[in-house]
Amino acid sequence: MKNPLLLDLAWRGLINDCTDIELLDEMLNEGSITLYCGFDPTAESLHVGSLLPILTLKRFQLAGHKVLALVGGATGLIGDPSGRSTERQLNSIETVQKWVGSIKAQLSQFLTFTESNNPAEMVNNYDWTKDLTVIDFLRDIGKHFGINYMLAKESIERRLETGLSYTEFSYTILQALDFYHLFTSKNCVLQIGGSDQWGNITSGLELIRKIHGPEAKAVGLTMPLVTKADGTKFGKTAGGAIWLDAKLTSPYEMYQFFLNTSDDDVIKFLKYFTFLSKEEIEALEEKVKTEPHLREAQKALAKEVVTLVHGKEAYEQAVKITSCLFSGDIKSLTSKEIETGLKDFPAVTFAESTNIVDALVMCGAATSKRQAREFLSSNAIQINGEKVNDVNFMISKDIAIDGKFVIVLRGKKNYYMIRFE
Ligand code: 545
Repeated sequence: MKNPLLLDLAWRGLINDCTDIELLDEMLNEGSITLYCGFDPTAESLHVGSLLPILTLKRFQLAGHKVLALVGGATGLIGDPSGRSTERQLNSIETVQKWVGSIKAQLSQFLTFTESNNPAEMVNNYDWTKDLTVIDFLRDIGKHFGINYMLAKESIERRLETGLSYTEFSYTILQALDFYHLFTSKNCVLQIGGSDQWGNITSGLELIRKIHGPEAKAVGLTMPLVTKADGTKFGKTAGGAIWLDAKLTSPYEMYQFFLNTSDDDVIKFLKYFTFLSKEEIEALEEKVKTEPHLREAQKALAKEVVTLVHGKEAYEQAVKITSCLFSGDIKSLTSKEIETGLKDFPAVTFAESTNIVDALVMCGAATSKRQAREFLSSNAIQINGEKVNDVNFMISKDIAIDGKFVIVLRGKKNYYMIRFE
């Protein structure tokens, strides 16, 4: 292997498997190739897990190759059984169409589509499957797939016990048709995907060779699924999945998510999710060893990803919220920033003005009135960024920020939120 892009992908740990790495190396060295990766509209937004294939597409584009981003307007109506132990619930046609739009918009953020610069292209498999009749499908495509071949696929074999509909069973043929279609019409010679896509990608190669002959030159490449050293699932927090849509996961939450990466995972994630160079990442690796308490690698990771997904301003705001909450400097934050920063902190809703001693117990800052009074007299309590030690102080709508919420800080970093109805 000598192609610089392939060597970089290998160094980053992005190559899980390849159907023919020598052939791919040869093709990449000869010049620019066309490749694709598909995304099914199974939700309104992509999540951090999808970043790996998106950024890999971007690495190919930056190296001068032609990238096709496929949105599964057709396959999203069927449901990929890969990596799933149960049959999917079908989504309505309207829902899938709506999600096609939002997924397209997200994908277009990461790749360059402008004419001047080695443009990427968006394709939708609905375009070449919607007019295919069932007779043509069965005669021209289905005939090339032996049942034994299909049953041996991991994604299908694994479901034979628990159940698999004919609909999901057929999915792999639809994805195969896409690769065949893009190979034939756009000279697309490479499909990439997560390791869960191996069966579908090889189905495509099978179809291409059955129709164009065994010498047809096309390759499949898979990336590892992202795992964490502690065995918990990547991309999920107590607050739910980490989405790429700022309305579903704020840039601040995404920043915190990556900032909380463990020392055991942070170098792997820097390689996966950033465009930092080998030298830069190796320097950060050294810092994890020598001064782990500074968390420089985590800060770099969070900075790179949030900037990539949400832009520089959103990244800077996330840093500002983080540092103000850390130092108790609530007054420098806007009410919107406070709400964003304290979204996952304990919160209670009040209907009326309440004495502070009762309020501290009700919001969880103290376990008893006696303890609440102790906290107040030892100056441990701040309300909206101001020290309060008066046991007669009233928590009312009048002092609420935007008339909506009051921030309680106990000690240096225990935040509680009181909302007014
Ligand atoms: C459809 C038609 C094609 C080629 C590919 C597809 C989609 C593929 C699939 N991929 C996954 C996916 O997840 C939902 C995305 C967000 C709403 O199901 N059959 O669409 C994931 N994919 C990226 C990676 C993946 C895969 O988009 O390949 O492995 C996750 O990392 O699970 O012609």
